[in-house]
Amino acid sequence: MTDGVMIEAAELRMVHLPLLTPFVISTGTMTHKTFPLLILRGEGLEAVAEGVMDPLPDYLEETTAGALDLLRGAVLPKLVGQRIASPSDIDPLLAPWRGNRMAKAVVEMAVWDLWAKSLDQPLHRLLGGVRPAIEVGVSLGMASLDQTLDRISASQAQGYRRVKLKIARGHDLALLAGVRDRFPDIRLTVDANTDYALSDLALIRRMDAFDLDYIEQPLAFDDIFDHAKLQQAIGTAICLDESIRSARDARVALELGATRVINIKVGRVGGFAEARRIHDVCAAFDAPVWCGGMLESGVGRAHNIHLATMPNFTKPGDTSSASRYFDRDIVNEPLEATDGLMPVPPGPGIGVSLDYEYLDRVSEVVEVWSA
Ligand code: OSB
Ligand code: MG
Repeated sequence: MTDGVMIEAAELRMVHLPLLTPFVISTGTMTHKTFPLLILRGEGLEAVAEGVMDPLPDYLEETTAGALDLLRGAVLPKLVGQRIASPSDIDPLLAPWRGNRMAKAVVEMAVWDLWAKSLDQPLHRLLGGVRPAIEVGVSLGMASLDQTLDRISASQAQGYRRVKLKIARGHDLALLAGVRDRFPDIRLTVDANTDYALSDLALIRRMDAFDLDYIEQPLAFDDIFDHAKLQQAIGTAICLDESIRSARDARVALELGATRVINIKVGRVGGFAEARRIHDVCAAFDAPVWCGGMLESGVGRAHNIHLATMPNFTKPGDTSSASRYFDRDIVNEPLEATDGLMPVPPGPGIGVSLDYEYLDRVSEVVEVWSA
């Protein structure tokens, strides 16, 4: 095994999965999950990863079209035929290209899955994971107060460990007051997906009254400095999501006091290597992390679960049951939480396999490369 695993073929697909319920956040409404899926094959093994970029750049700058361009034009033709002794072997292939961390993550994550399978090891073991199941909560899209209360009741009945409410200007204080009135004791957080500005300070400060575990990404996606000013002026912890793409971003944000918690999404930051570096920087600053999500299919969900087994993932993450989002998933193994605990799928690599019968109905093959 020391000589690694040969990547004999790569298959790139675009997948289009309907969501059971439209997901509303401050930047827009999602009714479908559209994403690139990369399948790597070699030595009888099959590895897979999905991209978290959207068709249009409404969360961060990357798009599915841009990812396809980079992967087809520069990365995948060179990846196929390579032998992987360790996931960092692909660094020279990705390093020349600026940004595009979501596109790079697709390749990096599939390579980790292939490498783990070649060693016949579950991914969490190679990442240094410490738990057999991860604590999870729900992320609730924006809806009326009544609908939100119903969704919270359902999540409490299912044992989810915290509730994250999407908020935006004009959909914040009254909602929070209504929720706290009915659920005074639940672990509650909010996510503004960048909707506020420093000029909203007085309003944001009023959120201190609701005993929130943290306020996620209140200000601009590309700003850390103003988050530091905001954090100084409010009692509630800030948690950065969009603003953290790298371990350097994490170090700067923590040194500046711009954040006390970080949401790590392996698909946002360029893959497992960077996700682990961010995890370690946060641990050095005594800042807890948790694993975010992007409404992934079972493929990305499985990657996220393995990541969240690492020691400093001490707050409940967003990887709730796949059945909350999809009528049917593209993997064979159900990824379902019980009592707010999502078990790590057993088996080598990420521990899930593609359901090709359904995948063929909801995807098209973009291109295939063979050595
Ligand atoms: O900011 O965490 C976010 C979904 C789409 C885009 C951005 C975000 C989210 C979520 C969903 O909060 C989390 C999940 O996958 O359940
Ligand atoms: Mg977020």
